[in-house]
Amino acid sequence: MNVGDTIIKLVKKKKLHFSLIDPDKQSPKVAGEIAKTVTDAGSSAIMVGGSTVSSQKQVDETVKSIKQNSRLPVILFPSGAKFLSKYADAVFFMSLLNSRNLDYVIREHVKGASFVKHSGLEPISMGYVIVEPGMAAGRVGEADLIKKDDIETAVGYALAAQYLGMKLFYLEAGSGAHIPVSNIIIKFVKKNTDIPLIVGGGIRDVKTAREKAQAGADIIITGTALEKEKNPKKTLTEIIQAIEG
Ligand code: 1GP
Repeated sequence: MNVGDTIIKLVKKKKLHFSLIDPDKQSPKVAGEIAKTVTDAGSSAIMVGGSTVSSQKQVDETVKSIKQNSRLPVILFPSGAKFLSKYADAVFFMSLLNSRNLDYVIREHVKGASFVKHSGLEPISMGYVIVEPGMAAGRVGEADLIKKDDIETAVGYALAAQYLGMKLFYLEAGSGAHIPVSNIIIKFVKKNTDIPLIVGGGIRDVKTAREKAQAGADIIITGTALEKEKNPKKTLTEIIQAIEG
């Protein structure tokens, strides 16, 4: 079964955790070591991407090193068509729905679509929306950030993504956000939509991860959670256990 269908099937049974590795933040070798850690901790997939990635080579080398160190599916989380890698298993073919710049809504997709077809990468359609504070993703993606208590707008975007046929919906507060997406927004988006809900940005501890899962997130993403930890594997294992409930 392909990666997208497996995710959709699995979230019907349990909450999942995905790890994000940004190729810009460490060498490919260190990315491979992180991949080993997150695999041992119980993560279900590894996403590769970031707002400041500057070359395809950087992405290729990072993906190759991750694949050598982990059996988990590697899903690209690209900021543009130039950052696709044929070495990954799948790509979140995601539209940044609240961007003011059409490049992030559809134009980069047009540029990258043939590469996806010929590389054999599996595209997984996803609606992507950035909520305050948004951080680098919000700035680079030129997003009209959703206010942290604007339930109506968040639900509107999520329903629009579902009605457009997107398979997943991602609510992002931005990597390193001091405030993650609010529980109330998560709760109402989940209540009003039928596609799996992904939540990420600023989730760094067990309590927050548990809260977001209980509010209705089907998949929790963490990226920087590990960076400052003395025992990253232990912390991540606890976060994943809290998400799974
Ligand atoms: C990826 O924003 C998430 O989209 C990751 O956020 O780095 O804060 O965990 P953190």
